Amino acid sequence: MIGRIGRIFGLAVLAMAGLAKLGGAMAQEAMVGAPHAWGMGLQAAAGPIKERIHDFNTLVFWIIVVITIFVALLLTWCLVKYNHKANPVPSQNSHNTPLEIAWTVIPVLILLVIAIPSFRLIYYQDRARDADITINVTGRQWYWNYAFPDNGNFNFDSRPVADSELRPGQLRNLDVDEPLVIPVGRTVRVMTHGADVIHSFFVPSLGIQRYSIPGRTLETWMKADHVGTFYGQCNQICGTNHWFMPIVVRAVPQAEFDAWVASARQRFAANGAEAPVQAAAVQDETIRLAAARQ
Ligand SMILES: [Cu+2]
Repeated sequence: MIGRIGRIFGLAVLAMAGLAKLGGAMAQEAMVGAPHAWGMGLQAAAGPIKERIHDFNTLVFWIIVVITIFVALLLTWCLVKYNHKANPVPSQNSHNTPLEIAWTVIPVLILLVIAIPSFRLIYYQDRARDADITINVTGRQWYWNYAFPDNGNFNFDSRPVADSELRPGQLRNLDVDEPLVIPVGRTVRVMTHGADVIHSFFVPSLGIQRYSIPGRTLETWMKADHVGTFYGQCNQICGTNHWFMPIVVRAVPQAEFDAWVASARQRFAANGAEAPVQAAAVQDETIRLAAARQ
């Protein structure tokens, strides 16, 4: 009986591992970071942050598997060995010091094993080290504004493509009129601001998520290891048209990025040097610092 259960469990694990590998390979070919039908698990990684998120997810997943199997076996053992028929006279023991120490210390150790890589990952995502470029991301009701302060300080709005205007290959509710373009292999510092309410800049395949909060500037970063198109959405409920804030990040080679910057500077010159909200955010910060000094 136990042998057969073991074999079935082994086959299930092999099948799961095979499916995971297949999913990874398929996602790699397409290099599109988007949800797909019957997708299981996390989106394929397009950069180093997401790779670490995958590693951490795998670690926690296997810890959960082992704990679940252990508890299930323990329960089964108790049911079989200590039921009324098999064990008519129950034990009167109520304490077992070594056992109590063990079931306190072992869970603490398991939590430590989870906490250490978890905190490392949080700090890894937190700040851009030696960023190559900076992008200001402003969440507005209901669209995104992207500014490139160190590439000519232009900015532009990004809005979803209406269903009636979708071109073949474009994804409904995900594609936008003006994608955010970044150079592949470069560290991109992302500064988020909120113009009105709290939004959240979230692109799963790049492992990036940061709230955009009115009156505050938050930092994070992203890096695409592959040329591709990576999709995301505002994932903080921000009002009626919350769904209206998809995100498209296109990672292109440096030369193509430079050409895009040159054309974008001309196309978006009319938008002014700086989005007004950022000026307001800076002003708020100045007022706050002045108040703190008094
Ligand atoms: Cu939003």
